[in-house]
Amino acid sequence: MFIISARYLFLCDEDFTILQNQALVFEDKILELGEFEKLRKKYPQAELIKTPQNSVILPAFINAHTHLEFSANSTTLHFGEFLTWLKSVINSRFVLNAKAKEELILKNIVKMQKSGIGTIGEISSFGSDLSPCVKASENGMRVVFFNEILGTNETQIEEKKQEFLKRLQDSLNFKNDFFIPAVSIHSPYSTHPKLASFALDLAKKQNLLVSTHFLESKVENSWLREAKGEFVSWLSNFMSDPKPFYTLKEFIKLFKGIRTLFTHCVYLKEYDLLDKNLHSITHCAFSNRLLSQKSLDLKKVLKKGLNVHLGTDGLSSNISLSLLDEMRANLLVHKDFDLLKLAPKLLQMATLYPARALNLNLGELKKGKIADFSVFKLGECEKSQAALQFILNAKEVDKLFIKGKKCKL
Ligand code: MCF
Ligand code: FE
Repeated sequence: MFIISARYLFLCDEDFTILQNQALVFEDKILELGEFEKLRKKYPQAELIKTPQNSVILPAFINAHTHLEFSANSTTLHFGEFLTWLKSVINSRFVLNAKAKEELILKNIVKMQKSGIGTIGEISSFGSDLSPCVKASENGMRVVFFNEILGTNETQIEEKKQEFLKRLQDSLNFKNDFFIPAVSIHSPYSTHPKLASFALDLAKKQNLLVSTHFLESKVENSWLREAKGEFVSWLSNFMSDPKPFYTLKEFIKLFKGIRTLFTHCVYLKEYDLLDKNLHSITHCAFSNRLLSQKSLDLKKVLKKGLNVHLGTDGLSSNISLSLLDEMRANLLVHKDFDLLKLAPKLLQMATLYPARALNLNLGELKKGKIADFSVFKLGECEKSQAALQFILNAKEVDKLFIKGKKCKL
């Protein structure tokens, strides 16, 4: 049992409560929050953990959307427009994947831990991230491992199913609290309905989380809504007489009753089609700036009562996997928000809301929650400024605790 105190504790609850000069008692779960002296008396056996002056304690961040297999990208992929990017991915994905050796993936995971991330939602396209993700999960990174399925060609359905099934089963062998196998349906334009329903049936039967890329770009939007735009000629390289596999409504309907993270949704207007209890939106602002030609209307999404959280996407469409960098980008993107209101919201979108999306008992400093939290050093600042100043200044954790255990970083 341990006790730790800080200048500020960001609870990351729904009201974004900040406790000042208080303490936290924890084992693998949080036992109590309150005044240091009182807790010291109540738990005399609790070992004291020292923190720097002016430190902040907050829940470990959850980066709900990464693509670690694309970690070797820096200047290879083409940014500015989605189809141009997609073509460059298709040309370079195998080369990039081969370059993203286990060592590089592990290095990026440790970098994320140092930036305060305790959980990732990793989209696995090839399965070459399995081994490093399993290893990282043994060193305190919680990984939700989304096995991706995609394919448009009718003649390759069986082959694709078997290849997906093998990757899924390989990942299921490692299932535990820290490594959570899951399913990713790549997108409505890239995944044949037979493949989508095959993978989603498995997800339903085995109660697996699901993630999907949805309405990310202008070209995808015109394609799905009107069967128009540049996707038509491009998709004719893969199929004769291409037609969208689904209407928007039909695609969303596939995920009925399934806990799903809909990534991007930049061009979604029909928010009411999503299930508020099971569906959430993963918002990747930096990636959208590079590929999507539009930003998510965050105000509208929040007003609709949808659960929305942050993700960085991969280095395939970002320059950093740190949610601190991503939050700073969000401060610049969402200019229609009052800055001092946006900062706490972004911190909730990196903690409480992704925990809800992934159905994990963490993401909040609260009695009974799993003790996944970080300690950061922060300069002297007023409470009313604390959330914003934290986002602007924080870079690396002083300490990171996952399930009550200090991570070696
Ligand atoms: O989220 C971004 C942009 N949207 C779609 N896909 C990806 C992103 N980053 C990496 N990807 C991967 C995706 O998982 O790129 C491939 C898939 O394997 C594109 S489809 C051949
Ligand atoms: Fe992605």
